[in-house]
Amino acid sequence: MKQDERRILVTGGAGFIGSNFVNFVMSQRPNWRIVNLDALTYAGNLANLTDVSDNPNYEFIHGDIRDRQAVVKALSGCDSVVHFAAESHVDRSIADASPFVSTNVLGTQVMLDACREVGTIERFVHIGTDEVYGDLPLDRPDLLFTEQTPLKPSSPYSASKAAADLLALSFQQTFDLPVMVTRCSNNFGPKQFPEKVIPLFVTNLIDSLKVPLYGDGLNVRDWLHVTDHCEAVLGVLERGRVGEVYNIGGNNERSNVDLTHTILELLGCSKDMIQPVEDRLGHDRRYAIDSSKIKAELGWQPTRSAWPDALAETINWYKANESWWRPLKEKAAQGVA
Ligand code: NAD
Ligand code: TDX
Repeated sequence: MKQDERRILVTGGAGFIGSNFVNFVMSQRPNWRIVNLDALTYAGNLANLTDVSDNPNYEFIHGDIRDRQAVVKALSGCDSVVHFAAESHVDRSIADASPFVSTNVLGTQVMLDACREVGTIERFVHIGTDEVYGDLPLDRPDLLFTEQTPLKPSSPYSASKAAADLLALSFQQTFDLPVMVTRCSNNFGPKQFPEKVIPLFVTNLIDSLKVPLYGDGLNVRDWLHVTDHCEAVLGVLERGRVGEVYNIGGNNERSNVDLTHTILELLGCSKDMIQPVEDRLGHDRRYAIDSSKIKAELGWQPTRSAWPDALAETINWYKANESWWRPLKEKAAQGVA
């Protein structure tokens, strides 16, 4: 396969990270062809792809990763797969685990089996999450997740993602399918569905609504700009070693209460806008990623995640793109009781 002739099947390319990835790759690798297979669930949005929709190297297929025939058809002529499609919101998985098991576990199995069937796939990047490692205690800032950390997922979402990672790696071991797995920390940036904490809080505050902070607000997340994530995934696709897992993080740990204060400050709002609410069930305390492997092997570095400037830029995107998020707010409110 020549680098400049690559043809990739991207799954979930109408979602937050998938659409940023499609746009990023089409700008960085203009000769590549991208087929985007997406079921357009509540989280999928073709408005995320208007910049590429007329590009002759881009094709959208409306289909479900659990539909083997549709996947086999979409794979026709492809040499690579980047598998983003998933149910992605922890709170929804607590309300109802079944779509998570169905799409994340069974859907991934269908993807893997379909790739075996077509026999043309030379690279398969499975997009995982740092949440598969469970959580770290707040009083041990020295501890980080490495690729060797045992999997200990806490939520139905992260359990389904752990199952998918293991299935993907088993297909490499058993059938020589050329699988690589990435495990990334929390992403932020444009086009994130307004059920996730940053776009939810920013869009609430634009509408003068309070922001629901779970529990004591001391839970810590490691924030990475979505384009830094996309660059890491492209690196793994092109140069990652088959059978390997790559952790991807921003080295940018923030407690939820600190994150909230920064958002309030950047939007000129007072701390009275915080509404403390009941904690999430099983709420992971802290995620923190050791990215030294991908840095050493692939020379990747986050360059767009500097805090608080990158957060301010993201907030400005939501301020400037109200027509993008306003129709989604109602859908977000319907998601979790
Ligand atoms: P998202 O919810 O914004 O998008 C998911 C996309 O997948 C949507 O376009 C949806 O329509 C599509 N999809 C869902 N079920 C499908 C199915 N059965 N068949 C075909 N398409 C389907 O998710 P996201 O935040 O962009 O996350 C993308 C991937 O990255 C997921 O695998 C997620 O686990 C992983 N991830 C996300 C983050 C984060 O911070 N958002 C961090 C690490 C890893
Ligand atoms: O209303 C809220 N209030 C609140 O305090 C919401 C929605 C969240 N939170 C807290 C919970 C978390 O500690 O903010 C933190 C971030 O929450 P989410 O945005 O829901 O993200 P998280 O649960 O950390 O998971 C995200 O990162 C890892 C993505 O949704 C996953 O898909 C990814 O794998």
